[in-house]
Amino acid sequence: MKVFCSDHHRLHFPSAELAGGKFVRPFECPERVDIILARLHERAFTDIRVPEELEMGPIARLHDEEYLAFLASAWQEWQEAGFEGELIPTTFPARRMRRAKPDNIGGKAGYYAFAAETAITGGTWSAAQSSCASAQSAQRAVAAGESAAFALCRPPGHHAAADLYGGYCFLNNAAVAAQMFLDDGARRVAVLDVDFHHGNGTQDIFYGRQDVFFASLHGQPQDAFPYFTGFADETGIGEGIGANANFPLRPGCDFAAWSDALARALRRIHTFGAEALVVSLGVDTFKDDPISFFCLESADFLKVGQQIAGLGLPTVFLMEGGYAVEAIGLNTVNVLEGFLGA
Ligand code: Q9C
Ligand code: ZN
Repeated sequence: MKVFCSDHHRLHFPSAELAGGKFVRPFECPERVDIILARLHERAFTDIRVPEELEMGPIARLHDEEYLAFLASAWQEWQEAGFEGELIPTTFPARRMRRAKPDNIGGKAGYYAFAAETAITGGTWSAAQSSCASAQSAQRAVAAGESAAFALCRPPGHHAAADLYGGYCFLNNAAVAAQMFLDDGARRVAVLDVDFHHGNGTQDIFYGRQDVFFASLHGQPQDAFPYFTGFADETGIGEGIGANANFPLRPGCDFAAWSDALARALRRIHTFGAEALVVSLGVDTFKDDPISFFCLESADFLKVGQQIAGLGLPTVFLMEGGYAVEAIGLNTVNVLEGFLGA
């Protein structure tokens, strides 16, 4: 299986994340990629490539033009405003407030962010673009006939909507890959999101569309980030009704319950008639993940890959979350090996 990864991910590594009322070292850190790469090499995934040049077309089709301009210039504007720290939004358009975009860069960040843990630095935009380039190259490999490919994306993407960032995400890599399959002639594509967190961004991008089915297994919103999306009654709108399926799961959910939800999600994707599959692969469902509450064990991830392979679809795997850094390589590569071995 071809793997795509850009070293430019290192350009995004804020000094801190706001978590638990403190500034802590970001959970979403460069070592995540180092450890996955090391394990890929160990397990004979040796075809690891730098992505081709980024194609802005599919990104511009899904993301808002002014949002992309904001990401491109945010750091410069923040510096020109004289601030010394990293760009962290602190003020948001909450209930009954005006939803108009301010001119001030701090105001703009609050306008475009849905959460405050995700800092923007001087290298963030370049890193986000390089991450999306890996997703695009993996999609092209599969479109050209490979049965599967893996994009080792960092920063992740599934929380990013057309004009929203947060949850460590800026560009929606999975949505871009799905759109590229459609642009290549696929009539129907599915995005399966197995990250611990609800893929609110991907859901939002495709919510009114019937050509992309979105299925997400995640910690239920009553208890888990991003809290305000991911309910089971979110099934799509307009033409998209029936093309969105959420599987919110309770704290402590074990592999039997999780795997049962996966089987239901896969059944829905099969019935939908998807011709290609994009997997938002987060391994923060692992029992020792520091910010999540499911109980999957490392060996379970082999079965996750096997189960997904049962669909028999051309598949792009994209890295999303996973913060138990010591185990992230084993857990991630287990999914890929399980898929190949099925
Ligand atoms: N202190 C992804 O897995 N914060 N994003 C949760 C932890 C945000 C997760 C609270 C978690 C974002 C791609
Ligand atoms: Zn996650």
